[in-house]
Amino acid sequence: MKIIPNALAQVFIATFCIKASSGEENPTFGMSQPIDMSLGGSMSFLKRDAGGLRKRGSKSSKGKKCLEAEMEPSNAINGNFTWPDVEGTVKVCFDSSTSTWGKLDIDVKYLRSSITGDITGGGVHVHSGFSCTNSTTQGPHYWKPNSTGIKGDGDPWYPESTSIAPTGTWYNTGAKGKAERKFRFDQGYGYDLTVGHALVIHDANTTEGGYRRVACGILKET
Ligand SMILES: [Cu+2]
Repeated sequence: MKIIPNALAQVFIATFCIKASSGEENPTFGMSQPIDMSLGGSMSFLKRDAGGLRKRGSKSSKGKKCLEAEMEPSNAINGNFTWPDVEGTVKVCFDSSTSTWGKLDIDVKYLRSSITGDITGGGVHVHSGFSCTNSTTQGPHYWKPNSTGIKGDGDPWYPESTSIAPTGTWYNTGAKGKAERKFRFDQGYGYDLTVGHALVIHDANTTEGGYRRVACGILKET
């Protein structure tokens, strides 16, 4: 008896995915995102909605799956790193092995803005690439297209509060350029599809036409 509702749900999800993924582009980088049309992808989408209804902190830590990136200065300009002393870690813990909801925890110091001294609203994101070598290998934001992002696209990597990033995804710095912040997000891809991806920290300097990428690390299993 369970076959009928499951089949209906799959048809609905498949239809939704096709609709949502057609013609959508990453507005920040102008690059198409990878689209997972497999059944596995659809099922994880179902679970992501269930996760979205969960109250923050209401889940036990038992099923969590965590990744951690050791952060290093990155994206040197003319051979010079913007903040050469950057050090620290960024942890990304998914609610379970199959959930696409996770919590990002940035604990990094010696991040400084050349304009104001402190950084307000810097970006810290999972990116689509697997190497920190340069912007090309880091790739753009990593997220799965759907209809709920700030731009109607499914990208949770913006400072604005949305259903897939309830408090926005950003950090500020204080003394010694130290950034400490935790926030929840749903990027549409869970633990298994996030292992090995580049985690990029941007500062808030837009004088070069975009938020500079000042640190990078690879998300590894803990
Ligand atoms: Cu980024």
